[in-house]
Amino acid sequence: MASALRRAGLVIVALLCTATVITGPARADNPIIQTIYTADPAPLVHNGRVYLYTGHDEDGSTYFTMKEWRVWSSADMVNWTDHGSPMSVSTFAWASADAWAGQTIERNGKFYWYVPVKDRASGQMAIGVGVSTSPTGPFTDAIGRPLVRNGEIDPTVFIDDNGQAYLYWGNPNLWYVRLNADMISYSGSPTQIPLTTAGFGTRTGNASRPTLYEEGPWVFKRNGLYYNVFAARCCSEFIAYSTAPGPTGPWTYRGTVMPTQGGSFTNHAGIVDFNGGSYFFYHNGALPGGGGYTRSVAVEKFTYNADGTIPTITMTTSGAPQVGTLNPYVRQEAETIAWESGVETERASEGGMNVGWIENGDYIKVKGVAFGSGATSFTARVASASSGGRIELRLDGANGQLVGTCTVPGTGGWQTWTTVTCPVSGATGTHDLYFRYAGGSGYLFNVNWWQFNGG
Ligand code: FUB
Repeated sequence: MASALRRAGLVIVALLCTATVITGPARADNPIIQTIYTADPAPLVHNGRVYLYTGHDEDGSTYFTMKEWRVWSSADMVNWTDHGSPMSVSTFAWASADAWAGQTIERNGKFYWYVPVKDRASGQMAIGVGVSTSPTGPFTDAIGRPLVRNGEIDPTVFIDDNGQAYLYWGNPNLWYVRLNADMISYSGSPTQIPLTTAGFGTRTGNASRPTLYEEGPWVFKRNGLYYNVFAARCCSEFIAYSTAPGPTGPWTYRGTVMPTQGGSFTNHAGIVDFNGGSYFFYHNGALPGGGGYTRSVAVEKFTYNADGTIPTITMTTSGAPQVGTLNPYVRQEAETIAWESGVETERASEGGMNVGWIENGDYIKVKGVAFGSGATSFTARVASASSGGRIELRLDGANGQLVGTCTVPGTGGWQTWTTVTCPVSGATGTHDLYFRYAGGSGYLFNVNWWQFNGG
């Protein structure tokens, strides 16, 4: 990650650490991903986890320079596991650029990821569809050509209770098409949803776009009511929504969900219910070096009003509360992170991802770790092409109580893995766990996974 992000992480974490001393449930530190810039969140709940599909803004970007999509997942809304990039522009042989805002849905054991991407032949934006048997991919091009192509972007997908699936997309217009049950073809023609001011609010000062609808629709159904939450007005955007009695309308404008905030001139909404709560994902420019083209995904928990309307949600740095706790006595991926300073991730030769580019003083925070009656030892899977270093195990702060120190040797390669174990003392109850890395100069070692023993 950019060194600016490393430096800024130190400042932000110092502030956030101050906040987390206060009692109460651990909360997500926003933005929830710090290793890279992320944008256009699309959450999906599957088998007790939230899978989060995002775009990836390149460091130092001065446009929507996006080459790949990324996947993350969490069981608790605060510790997010990095699954890397299972789909990119190059997945679509017919595409040339612009891995922009998409959404993934599951049907009959397959995961379909609808994305806007530039069609090389026409130069127009088109909608492609990736498919996988796993929510974390890898995804392949399902049909080898655009599913639809009309120069417009930002697909959202929704399956109604009767099994009929719909794809919606568009900027400057708003379109829908009925998907067939195979999810990779459709019946009828793409149809425009009338953009009326009654349906989508009134925009002033732009004669060619009289309604607030800009882009990024997110369509879902709750208690028989259909919602379309979208990026409104440009620029800067805010998030607004409309509701309808049916999937194709008529839509009624309902107002603001999230006001313009956060240092990015775009915003992009994704909403899910998980474990009895409702969650609003969005992006902003809050990380160091962040802005309109270097965005970061964040999340807030919210409660629908009794009449089904959505309350106004504002951006916070504290984010959503943790759902439950994290079990340290089962193998945990090193790339499961609530907050970090200085590290990056990469594909591990043993599968999955590993944490790397670790230097002296870097750290990772894992929130709400339930040690119970006490851990007796700690094991980590590590590799080092240099002379290694130390993993300090600390509680509730990067300089908090030291409960163990594991020495990592040189292993002869950054992907030459070995397992190290060290004693642990004083880790009882539930705490935020900090891995603080120490050693000499330069990169020290990589970590693939870790596990505490005892308890
Ligand atoms: O990320 C590229 C574009 O910016 C998305 O497609 C829009 O929704 C806006 O967030």
